[in-house]
Amino acid sequence: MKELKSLFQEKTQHVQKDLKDILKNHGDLQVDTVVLRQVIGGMRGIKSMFSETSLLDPIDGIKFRGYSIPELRDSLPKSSRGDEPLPEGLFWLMLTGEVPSQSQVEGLADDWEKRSQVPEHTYRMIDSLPLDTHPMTQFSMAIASMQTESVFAKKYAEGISKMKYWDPMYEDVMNLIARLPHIAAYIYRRVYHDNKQIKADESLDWAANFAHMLGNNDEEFQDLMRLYLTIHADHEGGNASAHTTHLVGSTLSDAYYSLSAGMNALAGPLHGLANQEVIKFIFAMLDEIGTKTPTDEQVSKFIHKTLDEGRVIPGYGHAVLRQPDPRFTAQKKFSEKHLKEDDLIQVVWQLFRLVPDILDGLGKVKNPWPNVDAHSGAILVHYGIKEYTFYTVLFGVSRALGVLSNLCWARALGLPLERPKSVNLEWIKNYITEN
Ligand code: FAM
Repeated sequence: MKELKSLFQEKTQHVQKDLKDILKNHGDLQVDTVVLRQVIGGMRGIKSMFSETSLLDPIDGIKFRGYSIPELRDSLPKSSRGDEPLPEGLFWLMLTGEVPSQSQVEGLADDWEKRSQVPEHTYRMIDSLPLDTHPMTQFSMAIASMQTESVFAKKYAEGISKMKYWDPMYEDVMNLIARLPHIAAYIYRRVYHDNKQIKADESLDWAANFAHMLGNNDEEFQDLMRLYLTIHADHEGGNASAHTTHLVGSTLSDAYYSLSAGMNALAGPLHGLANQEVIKFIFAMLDEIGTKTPTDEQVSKFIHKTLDEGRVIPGYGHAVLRQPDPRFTAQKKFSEKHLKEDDLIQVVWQLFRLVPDILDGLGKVKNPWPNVDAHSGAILVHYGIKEYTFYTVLFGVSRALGVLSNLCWARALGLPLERPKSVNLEWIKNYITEN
């Protein structure tokens, strides 16, 4: 796949020159102001990072190199066996800014297939963990265990020039992405299917082979996996998993350390773990109400009860979005085409009708609309992936495409060690007095 590597190198050289000119002529131009509420409240919305792969607009949602999710679904190459975009094409787009051809995407899938050999010690490490170890713990540890394979770490130890950091980082990223479905499927089959492992099918694309190794050869499910692994891939640079991966990488930790750290962030209930929390919430609600087809009144009552107990409604709200998440809408469109008779899907749509008004009525929720996690679990249950403690691993396999393409860019541009400043209460009180 020399074509992708050389195209990536060429693109980064143009941006590197642009950034150099910008820093020289406009380096002191103020782009934002920071208020105490942001210092204490999670740095919300402070423009303070650089990322080319995607940009998030509160109203329009995510755009990958300028393409919305509907535009991606129209523009990216597809499998001959389905209607959804190939995630390999999204990775090519995020890395180069160009939509690849069908043959370029097929070449990338072949390259990943050749790189997909997971070291034996990684499987032995996974086997050493208790079966009830959370799949995200197993996934994050498995990624870190492959650090022994890092080309970047080896080259750095040999004294590589910083102008060439991008090259071994690209190699690590390609190897890591190629191996993630194999690790994820190994964990899934070990924990939920008596360790009955399924060999890879080299004739399938990256997403379809992942579905196959999970144990599902349904062509409709394989197409769902292409959509799933595309829409979860990136959400600009400031979300917790992207920012963590970037921050760790800024210390010149290699892709294995950086992605493992990013997955630990994704494992949080307010971030990627929400996708399991949503289906847990729905199952608990149906169990308590005692039916698979509850009335609106029964659902509203359960939502109010949850809120009165001081708990959040998982799958709703977002730190940036202020409209229904286009990633939710894309899943709803897929379900309207394939799954509209499914009772659980109907409950997801019932929640979409009822939750926003209830959250809006609280008078404090900035975004009462569904996010990406509100729909994903019900679709996975339909296709037999009912083990929701595994769902965030699926999210992680996808998110790796975005955070790792960002890591390649960060090293190619020579983005420095991140080092924001913290202040203490005494400083804040003095600052208030002086201002
Ligand atoms: N249910 C109940 N309360 C909610 C809520 C929800 N879905 N979303 C926000 N709020 C509350 C929030 O807890 C806060 O209450 P307090 O002032 O009492 O602390 C208030 O509304 C203001 O919060 P906000 O400014 O509107 O939201 P934040 O930017 O602070 O938080 C989320 C954003 C995503 C953490 C929040 O919406 C939430 O907890 N959602 C449920 C968990 C979830 O779905 N997370 C997944 C997010 C997804 F995009 C992802 O990363 N996978």
